[in-house]
Amino acid sequence: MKDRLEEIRVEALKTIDAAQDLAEVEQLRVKYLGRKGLLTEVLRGLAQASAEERPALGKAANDVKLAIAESLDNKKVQLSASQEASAARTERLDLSLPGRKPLRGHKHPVMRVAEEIIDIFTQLGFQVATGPDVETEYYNFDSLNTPEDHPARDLHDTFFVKPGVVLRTHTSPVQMRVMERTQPPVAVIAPGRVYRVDQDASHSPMFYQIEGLLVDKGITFADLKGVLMLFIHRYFGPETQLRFRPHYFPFTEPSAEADISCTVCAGKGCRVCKHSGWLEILGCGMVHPEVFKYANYDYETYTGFAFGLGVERIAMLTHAISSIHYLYENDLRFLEQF
Ligand code: 2NM
Repeated sequence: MKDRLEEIRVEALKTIDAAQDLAEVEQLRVKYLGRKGLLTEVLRGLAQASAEERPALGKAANDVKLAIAESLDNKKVQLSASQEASAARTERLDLSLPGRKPLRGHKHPVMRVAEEIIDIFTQLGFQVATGPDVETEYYNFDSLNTPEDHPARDLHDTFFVKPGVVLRTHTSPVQMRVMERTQPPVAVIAPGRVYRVDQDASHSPMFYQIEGLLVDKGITFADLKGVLMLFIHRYFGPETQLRFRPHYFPFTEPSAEADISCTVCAGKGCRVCKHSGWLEILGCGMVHPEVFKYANYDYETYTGFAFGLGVERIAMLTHAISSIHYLYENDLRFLEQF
């Protein structure tokens, strides 16, 4: 049995030394030390040895086992080191390859234009006010002098949430809520999303509006013209012309729409202004006394002006965008141009 053990030791150390890779080393471990391995087989024979021989044989077997195990470990370390070295030689890391640029997010063009407009008005002393997108019909219509039978309340133009509750069709309800809790003087702008059942190249069912309201003693249409002129000159440049056309809104009297001279052709006439030289830019007027009644304002003492504009329309003019839908398709090839 001693001879057999020595035979196994010599053969094992020789084959382990000759092993070419880690898989082969593992095969040899199974062959010699595994549960059905050669050494295990010999150790099983130990049971038949006499009681005197057994301790010496046991020790010899254990020595062989340790020698083989150590040899396997050494070979493993040696082979993995040389495998790494050869990988380092062949699998070269090319540090000169250009990296992949991470996508950087940025503000949506509609929000950028909105913030520029808000900045101009806050510099003039207007406060920013906000309110809920889901509004009662009272704040969206009735309190703004737009009774049940008014054409602006056409069921097909408004998104209804449930009876008496709508998606606001303008941000005027925000101004009404401000007036309810604040006596004049007030100067606020109300930016936010508004919703209308409407969709074509220049209308989206959701769009962004900024409305303004200024109420004090002795406010006139001249103040409205002055503030809007200042805004237009700051936003579009001091050469921009502003003109007013009579219009109708239920919540203002008188009401007007304002046009600016075309920013593309400077008023000479082009495709953008449909050869009129003018671009419609906002709606405005002097707040209707009926509205002041709902706000609990003394309409004998106070007057005020209000205006409203669509941010997408101004963004489209600023960046020569032909359809409002480009702004809401979320196509990064479009959005990354801004
Ligand atoms: C516009 C045009 C004209 C407006 C009126 C009010 C309020 F609350 F004071 F009655 N807020 N905004 C108004 C007036 C809005 O948008 C085209």
